[in-house]
Amino acid sequence: MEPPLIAVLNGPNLNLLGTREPEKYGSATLDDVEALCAEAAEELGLAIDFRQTNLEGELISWVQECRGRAAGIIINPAGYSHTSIALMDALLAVDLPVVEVHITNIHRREAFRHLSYVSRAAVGVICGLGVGGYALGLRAIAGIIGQDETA
Ligand code: CA2
Repeated sequence: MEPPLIAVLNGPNLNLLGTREPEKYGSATLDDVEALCAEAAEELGLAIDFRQTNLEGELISWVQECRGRAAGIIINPAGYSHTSIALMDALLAVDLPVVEVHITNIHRREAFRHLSYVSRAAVGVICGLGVGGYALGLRAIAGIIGQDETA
């Protein structure tokens, strides 16, 4: 049987990971994050489709495409977390388990980062645990969809 597919979606500027502001976001690149997710997924018996875009509409289209194709979504919406009702609507409409991940603890940062519209559409939120939060998110989704081979 094919392993369940989890979409791992990344929003704007996350392509810069590991190249700027390492004191805030760490030194891992987005390719490193993809490798970390692939390793965690393999352990859990999941397949991943890992993507990044700087465009809000593209992110929304990718969420819509998950319907009937993916078993769950891990999303780091980056700046769109705090601005995009359209992204929240797409995540609510897709009717899949969504785990929101932030590398930094958005609640320790500027007040405008404390509200995430996306959190309304998420079963859970992981923030402040660095890029390891992606692997934790995959583990959480595996538990939710009953695919936790290590449980
Ligand atoms: O902590 C997170 O993962 C964030 O989603 C990152 C976003 C920020 O807008 C959110 O409030 C929290 C920013 C992504 C930008 O990533 C960069 C990485 C390296 C260098 C510059 C930006």
